[in-house]
Amino acid sequence: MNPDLATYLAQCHQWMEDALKECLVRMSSPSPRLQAAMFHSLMAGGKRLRPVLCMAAAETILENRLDAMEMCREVACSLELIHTYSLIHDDLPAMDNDDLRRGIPTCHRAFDEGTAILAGDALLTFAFECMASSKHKHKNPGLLIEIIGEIARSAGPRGMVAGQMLDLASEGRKIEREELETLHKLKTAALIEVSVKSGALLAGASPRQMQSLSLYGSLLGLAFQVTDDLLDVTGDPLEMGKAAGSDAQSQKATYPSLLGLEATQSLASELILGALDSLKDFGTGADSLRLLASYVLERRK
Ligand code: GRG
Repeated sequence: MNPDLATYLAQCHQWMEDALKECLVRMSSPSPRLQAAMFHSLMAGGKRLRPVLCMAAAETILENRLDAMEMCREVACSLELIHTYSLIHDDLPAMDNDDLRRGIPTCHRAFDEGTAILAGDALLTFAFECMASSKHKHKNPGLLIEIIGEIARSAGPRGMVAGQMLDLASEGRKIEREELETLHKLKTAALIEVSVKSGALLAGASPRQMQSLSLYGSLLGLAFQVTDDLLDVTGDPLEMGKAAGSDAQSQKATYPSLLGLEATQSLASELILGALDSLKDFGTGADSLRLLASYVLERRK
């Protein structure tokens, strides 16, 4: 891995782990079991890509990493809370029925199905409480409401949840490339795109800057799904076993199954080149976003 990227990811990762722990400790549910289940999935590792993208987008505008991290703290944590809820629910027997996530037993395996459903619900709703609680930090509360609305739209019935529904409805049926793309734009790319947009909005990006950064987020989001499909074929054998072993996964259309391996690799590169091109009007402030684009293309997990 490029040493700049490794240093950058390590710095962000440590910062996010501390911020997430603090966030959960502040929450303290009257049900220790619920809190333990939330903690189990949230603190099980994970790349923290969505919060890091949020902070990197703010850094692009502010041209200062520490200020960007502090400004985005609650929104970045909330993006990871929402992402973790989606993984817990995606792993349930009614969906992908997976036994392992982030290298440890899935929430419903470590606890039970009911607890896992509630832990997902709790992470989702707590994300919105966490964002709302940061209103004192922002000079413009209207902007925070706009960001909360954008995140809700991207995660909900016109975003990630819709993508998951289309995914469920496509199981065992042959689908065309266009349908696969719509599904992945909603299921995976929408939350990634809004992670970039929310960091940029928090930092006061202009409409023109927003246009470029939204394009970056949507291209990167789709590239992330394409590389995820590639990793299911070429990646870690343990992960491949998991993907092939899960009931639902084996019936799903993927980019390699529709386009073949080489064309899928070219598609991932094209999307990442497009994402990099959308940053052309930014100076060195956007270097973290550039590093993250190369990371999505080269990642091994
Ligand atoms: C249940 C409403 C609902 C939505 C689920 C995100 C999702 C929608 C399902 C996950 C299925 C999946 C494996 C999609 C491929 C892309 C993806 C989102 C991978 C997991 O995200 P990473 O790689 O995971 O960022 P970590 O663990 O690193 O955070």
